[in-house]
Amino acid sequence: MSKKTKAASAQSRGETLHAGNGGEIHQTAGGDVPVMTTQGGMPVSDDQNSLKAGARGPTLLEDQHFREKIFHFDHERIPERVVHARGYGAHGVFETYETLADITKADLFQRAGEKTEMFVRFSTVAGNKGSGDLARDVRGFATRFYTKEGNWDLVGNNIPVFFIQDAIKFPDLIHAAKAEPDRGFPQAQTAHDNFWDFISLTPEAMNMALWIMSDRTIPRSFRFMEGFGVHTFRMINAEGKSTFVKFHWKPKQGLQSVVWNEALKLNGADPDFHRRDLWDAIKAGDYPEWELGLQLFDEKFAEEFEFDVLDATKIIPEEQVPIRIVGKMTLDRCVENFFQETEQVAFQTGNVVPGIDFSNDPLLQGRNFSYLDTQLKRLGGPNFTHIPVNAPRCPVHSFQQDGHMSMRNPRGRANYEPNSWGGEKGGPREAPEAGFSSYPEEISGQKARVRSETFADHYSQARQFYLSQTETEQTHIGNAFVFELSKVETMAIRSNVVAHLRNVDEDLAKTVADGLRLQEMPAAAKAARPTIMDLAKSDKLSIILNGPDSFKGRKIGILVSDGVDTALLDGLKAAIAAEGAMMEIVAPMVGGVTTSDGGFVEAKQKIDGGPSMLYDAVAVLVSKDGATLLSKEATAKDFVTDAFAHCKFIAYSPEAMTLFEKAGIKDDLDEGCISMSSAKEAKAFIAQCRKLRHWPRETMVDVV
Ligand code: HDD
Repeated sequence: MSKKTKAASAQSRGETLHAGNGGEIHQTAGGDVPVMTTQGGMPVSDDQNSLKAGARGPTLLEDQHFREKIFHFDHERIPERVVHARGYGAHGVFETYETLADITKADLFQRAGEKTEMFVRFSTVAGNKGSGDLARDVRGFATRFYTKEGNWDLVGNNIPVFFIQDAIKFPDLIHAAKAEPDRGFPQAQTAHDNFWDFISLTPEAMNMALWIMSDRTIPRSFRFMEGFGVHTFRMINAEGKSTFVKFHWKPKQGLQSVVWNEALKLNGADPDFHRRDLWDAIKAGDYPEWELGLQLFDEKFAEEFEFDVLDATKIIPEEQVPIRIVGKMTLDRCVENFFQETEQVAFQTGNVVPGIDFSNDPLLQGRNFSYLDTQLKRLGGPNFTHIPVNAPRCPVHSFQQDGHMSMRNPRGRANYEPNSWGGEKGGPREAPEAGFSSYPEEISGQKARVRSETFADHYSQARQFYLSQTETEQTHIGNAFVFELSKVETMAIRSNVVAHLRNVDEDLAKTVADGLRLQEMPAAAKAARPTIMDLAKSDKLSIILNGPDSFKGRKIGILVSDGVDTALLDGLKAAIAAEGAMMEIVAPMVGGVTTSDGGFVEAKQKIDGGPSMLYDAVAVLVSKDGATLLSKEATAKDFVTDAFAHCKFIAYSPEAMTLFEKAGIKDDLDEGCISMSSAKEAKAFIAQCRKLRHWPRETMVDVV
């Protein structure tokens, strides 16, 4: 068939032709290079010069290519998300481990081994699209399953509780957290008056306040954090039986966070640290994996539990309702175009599938309105579900039509129902049995603006969370409160926060009050319910207790100089590879260094572009002359002092001592600093690194 006839026949079938997008290309610009065209498909002859009346004359209005190019550029931006503006997405696949037919009729959970395509977007909450990845902030953990029965969006966070109990407070929370409206700063941080003012006047936020002051808000990588659906949902089986469920994502890579001083510096060293990490890992074939876990419980448990399961400021400890692992998500494909996929993906909590249903959690109920509404603003019309990343992978039939950018209008004559056209001509019809139906829960009560009495305990779980942390993590929480409140200018707000902390844990309140040098300890805040003092600790709430058992997927920065010992370097490289870890060579110049045996090693980073914050552990393999040279270089001294201050494991050639001495850490070296005089010691170093950080050092380096 000639190209012309093919085009005509495609058009007669009502299909759209995308010349230059994999469809018909009428010409090439040489070899396989497609010719540049206007949006209308007209080949462009000159993209360097606008059309002018004379070489020095005015530009002509008839230059369609010029006008279209500028017009399109002028309209490139869409509104950024009002929250979670900064994010990063990837494609993946979910594999069901076992049938859950007894619990849910959701198709994706019926068959062991079933694979479901997925898209995931991780994000920070408060910062603008261009803010740094290492903001102290909750991370969004939004997941989409493209199931055979439509898209199921589980739009969660990396923290299992939330700030507020009722969606009506969401605009206040977000206004308070984001930049203050008069001055337009601070960007991407909660360390300011408005945020802590709101929190101190919102006792229900206290559990979340403890979580956000923990290291959960400074994850080392998206790959090393948990995800949570937060709310209680329902699962409904084929018999119509309902089971309550809370969703958890458990990273196979184990949990890991950075330390605060490191986060502050990372934001400068590499504001894209998290997105780059995900991109690099997937491109390297080291696909991150999370297992999906369910906490399943019935009405009886819900009634007997100390807290209301509809209250999103509460968890159900895993010790009370163990997690059943039911499948695994693997992220194995980066996006091909950031805007088209990551920016235009439009998650909606309202996207559920038959067999999964909402609970009456007032936060979830409000979200179901907000997500649909916000996409209209962001994507400009009601047809955002036609964008490939949003389009279900199953057939879609409805009588919804037209609107901006419609790509999928109903075919044929019938665009309404009931109609009497019959059969295929009549278009789609409902499926009363197979279609989604809401769980027929009995509801009664007075119409009123109320908060249930069962939501009134605001401190007990905050205390439980705090006491479940290791001592190191408790110190980090105390330090984080002191840091944030030190940025709050209004004394009364500082003091009001401490007043709440007294209801959580007196020691924590004292630590924070002392850290702020409060002149007077405030009275404890008035509590609607007294704190339950003896809730059982839960090890699962700690990051350090849930770390990995290997150094796989982590990265070592190796600082080298000319004359680096080849055997040492090769030994270390081999040990890193055997562990499945990654490495980068950092050198005085990015071209590389000569090695002791006359060879040459290329570097990935020049020393000032590769500070030690970028790595989970470091090695300093320098020659005698190299150490002398680097001990005069501020960035090399920073490399070792920062690694030391951030409690990282450090391997070093004996010659590095000159650099350590000049950097001021020579006399403080501890068991976390491992001298490597032969390649054999590399394995022992990597084995140490599995602990991720040498925490005992922290009491030496963080004393104020
Ligand atoms: Fe939300 C985005 C998570 C409460 C209103 N939210 C958004 C995203 C995540 C969450 C991960 C980013 C999605 C993406 O990557 O595109 N939000 C949560 C969680 C909440 C929560 C876990 C509490 C449990 N959110 C919440 C409430 C409301 C919203 C109570 C409003 C009543 N959230 C939105 C929104 C956003 C959003 C305004 C902005 C962009 C978007 O929806 O797509 O509709």
